[in-house]
Amino acid sequence: MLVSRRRFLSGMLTTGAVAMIGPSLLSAGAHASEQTGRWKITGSHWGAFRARVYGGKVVEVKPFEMDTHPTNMLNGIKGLIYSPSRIRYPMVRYDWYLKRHKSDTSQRGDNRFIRVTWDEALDLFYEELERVQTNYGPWALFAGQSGWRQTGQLHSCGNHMQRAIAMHGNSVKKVGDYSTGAGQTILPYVLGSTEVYAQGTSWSHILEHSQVILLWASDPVKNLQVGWNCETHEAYAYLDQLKEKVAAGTIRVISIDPVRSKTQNFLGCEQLYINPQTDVALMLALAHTLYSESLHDQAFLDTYCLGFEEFLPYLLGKGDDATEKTAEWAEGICGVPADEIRSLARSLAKHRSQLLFGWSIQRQQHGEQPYWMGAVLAAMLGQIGLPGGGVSYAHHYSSIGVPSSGAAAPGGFPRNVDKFSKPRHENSDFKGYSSTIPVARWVDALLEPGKEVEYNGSKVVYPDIKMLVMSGCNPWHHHQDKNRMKNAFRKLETVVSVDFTWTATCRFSDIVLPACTQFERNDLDYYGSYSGRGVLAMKKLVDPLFQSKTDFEIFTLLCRRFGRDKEYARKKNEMEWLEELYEGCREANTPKFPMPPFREFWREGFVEFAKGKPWVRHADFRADPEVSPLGTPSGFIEIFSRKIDRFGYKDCPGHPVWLEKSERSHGGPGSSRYPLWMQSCHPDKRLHSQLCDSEEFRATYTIQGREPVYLSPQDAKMRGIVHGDLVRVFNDRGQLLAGAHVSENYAPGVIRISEGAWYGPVDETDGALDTYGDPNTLTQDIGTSQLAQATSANTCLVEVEKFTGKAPAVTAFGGPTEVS
Ligand SMILES: Nc1nc2c(c(=O)[nH]1)N[C@H]1C(S)=C(S)[C@@H](COP(=O)(O)OP(=O)(O)OC[C@H]3O[C@@H](n4cnc5c(=O)[nH]c(N)nc54)[C@H](O)[C@@H]3O)O[C@H]1N2
Ligand SMILES: Nc1nc2c(c(=O)[nH]1)N[C@H]1C(S)=C(S)[C@@H](COP(=O)(O)OP(=O)(O)OC[C@H]3O[C@@H](n4cnc5c(=O)[nH]c(N)nc54)[C@H](O)[C@@H]3O)O[C@H]1N2
Ligand SMILES: [Mo]
Repeated sequence: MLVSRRRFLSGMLTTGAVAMIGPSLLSAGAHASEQTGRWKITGSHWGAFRARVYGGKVVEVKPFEMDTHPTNMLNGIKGLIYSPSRIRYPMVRYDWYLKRHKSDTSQRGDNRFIRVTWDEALDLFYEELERVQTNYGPWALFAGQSGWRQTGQLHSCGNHMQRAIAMHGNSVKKVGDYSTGAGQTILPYVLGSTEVYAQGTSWSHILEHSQVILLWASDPVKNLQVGWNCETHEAYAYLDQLKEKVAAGTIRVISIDPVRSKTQNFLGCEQLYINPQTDVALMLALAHTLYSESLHDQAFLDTYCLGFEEFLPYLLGKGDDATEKTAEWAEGICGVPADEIRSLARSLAKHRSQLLFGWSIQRQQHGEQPYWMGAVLAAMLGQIGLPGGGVSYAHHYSSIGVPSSGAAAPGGFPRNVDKFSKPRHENSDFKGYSSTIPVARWVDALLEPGKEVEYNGSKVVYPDIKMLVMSGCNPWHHHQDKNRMKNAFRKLETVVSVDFTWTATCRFSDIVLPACTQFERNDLDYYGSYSGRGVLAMKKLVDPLFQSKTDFEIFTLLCRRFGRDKEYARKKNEMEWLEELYEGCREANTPKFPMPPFREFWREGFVEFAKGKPWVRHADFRADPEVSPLGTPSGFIEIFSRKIDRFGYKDCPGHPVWLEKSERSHGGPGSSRYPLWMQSCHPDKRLHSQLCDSEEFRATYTIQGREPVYLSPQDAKMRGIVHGDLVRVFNDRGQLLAGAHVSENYAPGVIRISEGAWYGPVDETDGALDTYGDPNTLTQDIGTSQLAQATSANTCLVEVEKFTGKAPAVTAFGGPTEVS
């Protein structure tokens, strides 16, 4: 059943559900006229909201009435729009302006820029594209980095950049992403799909059937605050119920995590502390206990899996390493007492057990292994495909676990060139270089062009990149090892970035173009990424600030320089595009999900679809593996993979194994010199680097104006540090200033600095102190293995000391230094 917002409202009023939704229902919509200004609806990664606009300014933000669990990050929205770091004008780096591609690239990062007109900036951009395509070829241009562009199907900025660049010529592309690079590469071999981006068993089934839930490196209460599309936060109602069941003792939830996470604190559930990066050792010992006590499900292994026989000798110490993976063996690595390991294994086998994995354990060296071994453990328990049992890799992400409505989503602005259209430069000769590289290895490519590396069973030859174009991503936060990156950037001739705020990526660019925020354009979005609850209008709240333009306009103007602007925009303006996207969606959903015509939708602001039905992942496979095989080479769960085995990778052999890390705390390699493991988890109060420049909101969590570093009372005391102190965090790769946040949630040897903290070095020299606290100043830039070549950000050791000198000012925010 479909309801427009008005009917939804009256429906709610008559069913008396208003109390449940809260007072914002009335204040936001119905009484808007009593306020000064106008209320407008829009959406975001943080959820839908209504904004009061008065005198051409956003003065108030209120969550959408349907959002029963809005995130407090909405409090950062105003500060994002009116940030002092907003890019005001097109800017060109000083020395690049004088010498173009022959500039002194060691000056990159000194933040000296010249203001230019839009015409001049776009001419320069276009001339550089021409030069690179003509003098070099497609292998010299990389426009492949992507990221968390703001929501909205039409203005999705990465699509705009990619279409415009593709209309001009070919370029180097990327494969994979930073989120799940290792997981999405290994799991298709094991379970036949990426799993990380697949809908999971519905929370309602988990609440009804699960008796034991392992939250394995998963913090849904923190991470479900944001979604890839407009987030609905529906999963929180289930988490509320889970909390009640934990309190009542009907479900046992165990958080396996070195940190007492936000979710663990919220649920009041058990925590099983584990030494960082040692999860595979624990899993192996659980598997060993299951097998040696005959608690494993042999019938499931026989019916649904291949390769247990090849794995077994390794487990029992009859393989090359001659080490039996007993609970005692694991205790020495993971720090969990052997008796506890055995009792956990027994409990998992005895009960309906659901394993819920987060993603950060695959963002570490050999990150493929915990996911593969997690699948093997679940297979031995034999509950895959049962409601409330088996394994999931994504219940902390974008409302996975909330049933999908099944309605079609509106399409987006096309990312590719149109059929039969040819780019202006048709050259597709990559001169023996690879045209696609694993996403997290692009800095390697800058440093070692021509080098051949393994990747997922094939060879990649790094291209000789001369020019970068970036939009909707912030590589100067998202990539590892800043000082290495600084060095790599010196070889680049030209760097172009498009953003609305002056990130470190802008600082290290040559041409910077000011886009507007999503709140300065009209758009529409799918409400709910995986739940697909409806279609939401995203009304322009205010006009583009300063000289900023929509990405659509920016790239249309770029295409005009080579006579392709009409083709680019398909001769349609913003509202014409929105109508077309909406009507396409409406057609696809007729008759199953009726939608009103565009104009009515735009007036109402929202269309809701009927809720989806609860669902069990892998149930069809369990019911009949012949009729519904998995997407693996054999169709079965592959405990041993012949294909991976044939690649011959020592760092990812034919079945899951425990592999020591290049850096590991708690007695592991490197820990005598740098004893603290730094995890750079996803922030509770940001979306990566987004909102960091929102000043008032940032002030709610910073310490002495710096990013907090969370550490244990024991580690603080040992170093003479107290809560609120300024500290220096360092290793051989870099150093940063941060504010000490001492917390019982952290175990000795474990510290956290959230990713996305803005990089602000004191100057552009190598090793310069970062004044705000970007953890990627310290992380390692190595691939997970030859299989996935994904990021290993969480394999990182550091030391912390009290900072005593005169603290340098924070240089991360406030935009460029304008030179005339
Ligand atoms: N150490 C460490 N590093 C990590 C991670 C980690 O766990 N630890 N996590 C990794 C992961 S999983 C991810 S997904 C990445 C995230 O990396 P990114 O996705 O690159 O991070 P964001 O901060 O979201 O950057 C998005 C940028 O796009 C800009 N932008 C947004 N909307 C628009 C628009 O409409 N137009 C234009 N032109 N620009 C726009 C924003 O202002 C912002 O600067 O970080 C990775 N890096
Ligand atoms: N608030 C917020 N939510 C987000 C994002 C955001 O920026 N902000 N980003 C979104 C994106 S792009 C992504 S990719 C996801 C990321 O989702 P994840 O990668 O799952 O999230 P993290 O917060 O990095 O880590 C989750 C938990 O893993 C634990 N952990 C880390 N290392 C280990 C280990 O070695 N062993 C064990 N057992 N536990 C470990 C951490 O202590 C933490 O509690 O989040 C999404 N949600
Ligand atoms: Mo991510």
